Amino acid sequence: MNEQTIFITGASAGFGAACARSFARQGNRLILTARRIEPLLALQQELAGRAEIHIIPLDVRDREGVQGAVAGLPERFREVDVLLNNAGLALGLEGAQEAHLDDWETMVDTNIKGLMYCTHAILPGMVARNRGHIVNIGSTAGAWPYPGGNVYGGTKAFVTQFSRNLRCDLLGTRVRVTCIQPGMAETDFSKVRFKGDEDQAARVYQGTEPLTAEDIAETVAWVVNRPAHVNINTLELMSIDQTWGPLAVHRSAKG
Ligand code: NDP
Ligand code: 8X3
Repeated sequence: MNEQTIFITGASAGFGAACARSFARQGNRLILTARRIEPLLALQQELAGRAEIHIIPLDVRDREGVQGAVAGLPERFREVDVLLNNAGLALGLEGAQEAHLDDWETMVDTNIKGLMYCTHAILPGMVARNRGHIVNIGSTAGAWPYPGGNVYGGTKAFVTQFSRNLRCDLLGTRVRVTCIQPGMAETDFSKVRFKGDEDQAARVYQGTEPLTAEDIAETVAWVVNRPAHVNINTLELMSIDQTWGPLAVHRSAKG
């Protein structure tokens, strides 16, 4: 796979940055977006000479901002072949009865609406060119519930079902759609979830060998590099140290 134009949201850290490095190694043309410009500039400098890179400071929650960024792409970056909808976050792990409504709204605005805005801005061009690939980063949290997963898991369930529904709408085109559903992976994810509490974040991974951002980048590269007639619909992966739990049962003290 050479010289595809790849648009990555959330490229300033974690999975997005690892995907940028992996796609750059393969000689692609990259559009790297995130809210923080400094890490994007550092990545651009790091990858200079390997790939042509265009960076855009972009908050995916900003509907007009997303539309403007896509409409304003320079000529050489205009025909996006791969959209990696990766930007996202979890905020908090409280039970629903204690959670903060602002956190819920931020997750919905980012993980659902941001992904919608980017897809809506880029998909018509893919259909017009009759080629393209939308890769959405879902999560095991979208399929398997856990205490405190409430709205975060709900947003990722949206990502899974939206991806499937896109496949239905795109039947008859050569535009592919994939939803990748990782389990626990060590990135800045937990630091963000616990609002900067590094000890609490570290405890999530303590004593385990979690997935890494590079594991996800290899997986993304694999789905994108399948022959053009092969569509990987959903792909769930976990660390060997993670699996499902049994259904929970509450027993009263009375017996
Ligand atoms: P990181 O916190 O390391 O990276 C998240 C990225 O998303 C950053 O680049 C951040 O950039 C960007 N981002 C967050 N909010 C916005 C916004 N409003 N607009 C634009 N960019 C934004 O986490 P991960 O790499 O782990 O997470 C990437 C994706 O993977 C997320 O969708 C997450 O839900 C999902 N995921 C993570 C798992 C994990 O265990 N780590 C497992 C399964 C899925 P910036 O702050 O500069 O805007
Ligand atoms: C991130 C994985 O299990 O922390 O989506 O929700 S988990």
